[in-house]
Amino acid sequence: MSDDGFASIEARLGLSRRTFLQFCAGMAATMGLPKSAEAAIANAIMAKRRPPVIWLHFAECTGCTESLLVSEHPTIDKLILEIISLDYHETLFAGAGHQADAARKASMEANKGKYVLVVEGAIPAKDNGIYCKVGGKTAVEILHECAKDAAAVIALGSCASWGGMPATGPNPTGCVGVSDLWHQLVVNIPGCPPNPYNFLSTVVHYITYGNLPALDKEGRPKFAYSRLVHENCERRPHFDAGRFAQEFGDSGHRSGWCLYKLGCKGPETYANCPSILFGDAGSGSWPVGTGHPCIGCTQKGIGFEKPIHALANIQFVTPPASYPRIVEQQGNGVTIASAAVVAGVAGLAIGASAAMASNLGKGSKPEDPADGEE
Ligand code: FSX
Ligand code: SF4
Ligand code: F3S
Repeated sequence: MSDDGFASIEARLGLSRRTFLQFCAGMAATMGLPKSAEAAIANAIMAKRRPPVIWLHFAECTGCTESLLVSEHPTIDKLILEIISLDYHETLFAGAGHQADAARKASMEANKGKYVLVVEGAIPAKDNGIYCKVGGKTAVEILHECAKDAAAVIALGSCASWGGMPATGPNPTGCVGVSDLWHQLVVNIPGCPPNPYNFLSTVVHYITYGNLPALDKEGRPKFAYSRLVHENCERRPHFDAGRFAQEFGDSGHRSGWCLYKLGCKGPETYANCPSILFGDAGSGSWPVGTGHPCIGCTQKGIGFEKPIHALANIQFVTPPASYPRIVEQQGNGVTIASAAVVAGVAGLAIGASAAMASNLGKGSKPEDPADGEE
């Protein structure tokens, strides 16, 4: 790692050498990779191996793109847009119509077999796909046209992963996820919206090793979706102690008690939301942290399917039917018991990601004299 390399990182990413190395360490820890991966990640990013990306939008709200653009610090969007070469993106493109379509085709032709296809949104498949057309072609046709020569296909968000909100019953347009139509490897990064760090980590893995991270049976990267929300929830101490909000706005709800009885699906939803949070906005910046039950947006068959008020199936611990009312301070972190469960690599990853999410972009400007001097 040369000084020239670090100087170019400062110019490109606006990150000092120290912050950049912290970022690489955080990425390695987030993905559960050994310490030696830090240097490999740093070298891959410095080598500017920016994979060309074709980014499609179908039936969705564009929240997936929005969520990576509106973080508190400009770092995440800058990182993503500097680490990939965004050759086609309908929301961010200055061009439109035939001009944009021509740019997509030119990039696909020039980068045959090398580009990454990112799909945002579900695909309306009913009646030969006539309910979603771009430039005269159905979403189904565009998906096949773009996926056939892609090096990797990433379904970003719950809609693209398995239908999400647009596929909610009665689903008049027959919306489905990418893998329902494209029967080769698809990486699903669900969430409505998905956490941009999970997307960024997947891309960083790809440019570092030339392949995709290990996936679970739902096609989700294991580094992000192998723990229940319930395992790391800051309200978990109240769950363990039997303190539940009974209705929105009651004293338990206002005191930060567990939201299980308000329909929280954290006990049956796999995601790292409580560990890495959203928007780099500090503690509490995730659904349960703001007082709303988890709706299970990352879990197939739960989010957008199971009623919001229905109780979650507890996978590991069955709570007793009634509890004494005990007034206690709101919990600020995981319980000792759950912390013990996630100790080891996963525990390190949680700490590193949380620190990374809250620190990236803070005090890291190259002009800050305290930074970049190591
Ligand atoms: Fe879906 Fe993304 Fe939810 Fe919205 O595009 S996952 S509706 S946040 O925007 O696809
Ligand atoms: Fe947190 Fe929900 Fe689990 Fe309660 S039920 S501890 S609010 S994830
Ligand atoms: Fe979704 Fe639940 Fe996380 S609603 S964003 S999986 S806390």
